[in-house]
Amino acid sequence: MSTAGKVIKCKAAIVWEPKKPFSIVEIEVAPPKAHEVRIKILATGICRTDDHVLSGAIKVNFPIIPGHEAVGVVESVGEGVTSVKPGDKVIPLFLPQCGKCSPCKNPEGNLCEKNDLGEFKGVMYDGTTRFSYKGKLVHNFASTSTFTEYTVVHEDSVAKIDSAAPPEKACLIGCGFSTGYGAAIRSAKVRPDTSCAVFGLGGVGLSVVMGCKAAGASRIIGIDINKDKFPMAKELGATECISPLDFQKPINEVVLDMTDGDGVDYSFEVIGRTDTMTAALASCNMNYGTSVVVGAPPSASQITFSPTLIFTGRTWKGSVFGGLKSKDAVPKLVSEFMAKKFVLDPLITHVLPFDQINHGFELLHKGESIRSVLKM
Ligand code: CND
Ligand code: ZN
Ligand code: ZN
Repeated sequence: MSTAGKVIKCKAAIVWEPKKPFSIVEIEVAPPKAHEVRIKILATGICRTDDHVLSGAIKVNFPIIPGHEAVGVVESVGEGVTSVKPGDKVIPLFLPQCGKCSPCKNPEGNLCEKNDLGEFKGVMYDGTTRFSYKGKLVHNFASTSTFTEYTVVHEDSVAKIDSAAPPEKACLIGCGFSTGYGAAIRSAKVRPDTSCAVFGLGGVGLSVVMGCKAAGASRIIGIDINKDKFPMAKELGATECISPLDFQKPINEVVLDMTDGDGVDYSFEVIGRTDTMTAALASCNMNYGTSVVVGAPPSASQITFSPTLIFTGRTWKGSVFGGLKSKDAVPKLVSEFMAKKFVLDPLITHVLPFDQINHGFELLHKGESIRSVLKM
């Protein structure tokens, strides 16, 4: 029996307030309105950004259903939707691509003005959401909300992908892989025979390592305080790995020592801390070096740094979703994955049933996982 046009009751993982675990409850998901798409989620990864919601590091409106890295199937579409139809396999896009705003139209831009990443209002374009619990509104997260059996997104926030793509792997293309890989290939534009330093070797940082390697970097220095991340970083392309905890001096000075005082050509901060953002900046060459901020900064944080760091010529830039135009890039990356141009398996350390979501976050907190993927 078709569910189109009807309210769907399903399981969802809600966070009621910061620093509290998820509770899995039955919610109601309203049908998609015009230009919206209702999606049955098949698999969803756990990204550190979701944990920033739980910890309170990024400010959102509660109650909320986090999750932004998933594969699903279109259940039904609202009026006027043309790019997907029921039955299509899709990836929800935490960074939309409306195609009409200035960043969408600019060839170098990607931060579509329809995004909900700055203020995290947690509502659809009309100011409401399609989620409710006992009649009360539940917010969505980053235009997606994937820790639920069904979600509703705007058509700007969904891309059709190869129907043969395995959900529990391809979901990483919805955030972790694309964010990291794109940061190297597209935001930094890493050139062959160069040196790179990657601060933070989680799912996103390891994807930066893969991007640097694919771009032909000859030296990739992996930096993490958790040495358990080193073997996988080396397998994926890091030529050496260091822990800041093993040195007395600041880690940027260690990187300078390792590069005969030159610093690396490219550095990437993939943790989300202000101190490592400036350390990464100071680790790249003072004149021609480029440093990319990938880690999500805590809301309302500030950085103070010597302007000499950039006066000498360094480039400091940020990268959301790897600088990629989401709706265009995601189907292509899925095709490249299916053509075995890159691997995702090494990033996936755990596949868990959806109702073990709190265990998945515990694994992240303990540093025991790279990516945990929840299967619905
Ligand atoms: P994850 O937590 O898996 O990895 C972070 C790594 O950093 C871990 O291995 C830690 O051990 C390591 N680490 C922590 N503190 C330090 C430190 N002081 N020095 C060195 N290493 C340290 O996170 P993830 O890979 O899922 O995400 C990484 C960041 O990227 C995080 O801030 C997340 O919110 C952000 C992000 C950004 C975007 C984007 O579009 N820019 C998209 N998704 C996630
Ligand atoms: Zn993410
Ligand atoms: Zn746009």
